[in-house]
Amino acid sequence: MQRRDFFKKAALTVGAVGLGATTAKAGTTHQPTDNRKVSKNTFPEKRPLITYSDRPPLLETPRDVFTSVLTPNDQFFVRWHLPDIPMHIDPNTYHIKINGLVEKELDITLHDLKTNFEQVEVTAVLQCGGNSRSAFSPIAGGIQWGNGAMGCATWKGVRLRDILDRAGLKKDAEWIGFNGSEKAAYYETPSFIREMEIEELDDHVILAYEMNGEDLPYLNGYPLRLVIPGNYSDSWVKMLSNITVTKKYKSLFFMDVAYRVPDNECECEEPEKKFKTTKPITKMNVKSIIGYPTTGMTLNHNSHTVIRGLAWDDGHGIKDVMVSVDKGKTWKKAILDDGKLGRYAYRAFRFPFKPSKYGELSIMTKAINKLGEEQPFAKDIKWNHGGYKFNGIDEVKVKVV
Ligand SMILES: Nc1nc2c(c(=O)[nH]1)N[C@H]1C(S)=C(S)[C@@H](COP(=O)(O)O)O[C@H]1N2
Ligand SMILES: [Mo]
Repeated sequence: MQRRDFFKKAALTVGAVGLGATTAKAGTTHQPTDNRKVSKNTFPEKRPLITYSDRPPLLETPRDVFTSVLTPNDQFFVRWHLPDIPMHIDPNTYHIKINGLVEKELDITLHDLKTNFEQVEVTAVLQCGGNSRSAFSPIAGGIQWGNGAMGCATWKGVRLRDILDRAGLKKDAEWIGFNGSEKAAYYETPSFIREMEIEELDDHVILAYEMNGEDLPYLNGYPLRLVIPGNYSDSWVKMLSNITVTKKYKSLFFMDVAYRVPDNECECEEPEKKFKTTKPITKMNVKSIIGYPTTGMTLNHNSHTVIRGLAWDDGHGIKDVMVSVDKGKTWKKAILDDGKLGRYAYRAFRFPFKPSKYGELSIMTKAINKLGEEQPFAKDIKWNHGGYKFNGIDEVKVKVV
């Protein structure tokens, strides 16, 4: 054994018998930060939101918005990586290029897109892979989101498949790269580019120009963005400038470093022992959020109230939402809405209830999908260095008076 390894092993043994003041701290998880106040400063087309930064804009949706299946555009969260977002986009001259390994390069204007292709709609949840990251302890690198780095909208646009068919893929085409229009403040910072394997493509992937019946808000990617229902939104590239088809996967910062979890079964690791291999985050796991009541509210003793919220997964569909008012000892089924917005949308739930005890009351919700997958307790979620994919059972605390 090498000397270095020996010391490592010795430290571990000491830790195991409980003497180790110097041993590494295990990664733990808990409920994410809740009820941060919205900021008074507003951004164009946005109502006051929880603000982490104004350049680039990083805005979170407050919890009480999550009683409605469609998130209003002006309350939809915002995440940009790079500070230099173009100040002005002219819809008359804007166009998107399709190049690389295609038979015919395309240059498509917004007008072309809206008139020369089949128009389709999909309602889908957009959730950042780092949503709820403030649940991780020690702190996982990145924005310390509460639960509101997400929303759901009806997206309208054109199938990516139809556009690629029009261009014609060459035989050895395997990867598609999507480029955003914004620039880094320093030239060393890479542009925001994501890549996708052509095999992963299905008919639900669209280039969307409309969100809930209106043009995309500027901060949500006007005039055109990628929509990949069921997947975390980190790949839903906004303000698209071009799509490039390649044979080889290009090694790119935003694909190789960010938005990855350990490539092991638990997708977990210890803070001081990074797992060597990683994989990209793609499909969303099952999760729920309570929109009403919110932490800090008071409810009246013995009077009727209706607990309301939303549940979603990657498109397998929600089977049940369970509610507990005794800290998770017993659970009862909530009533689900009809689900008519489709399998990628939020499912709304409600749970009529009469608080029978005075004092502090914990309300928890747990979603279960059609595969039988369910949310674990927050404390049972395993740590990862990026703070991705947190889906702990949700909890709010109110007072009964
Ligand atoms: N061009 C561009 N697209 C982007 C990003 C970005 O920084 N630039 N961030 C991605 C990430 S990490 C997320 S979570 C979503 C956020 O979408 P939203 O701002 O519309 O809520 O956009 C994705 N698309
Ligand atoms: Mo994200």
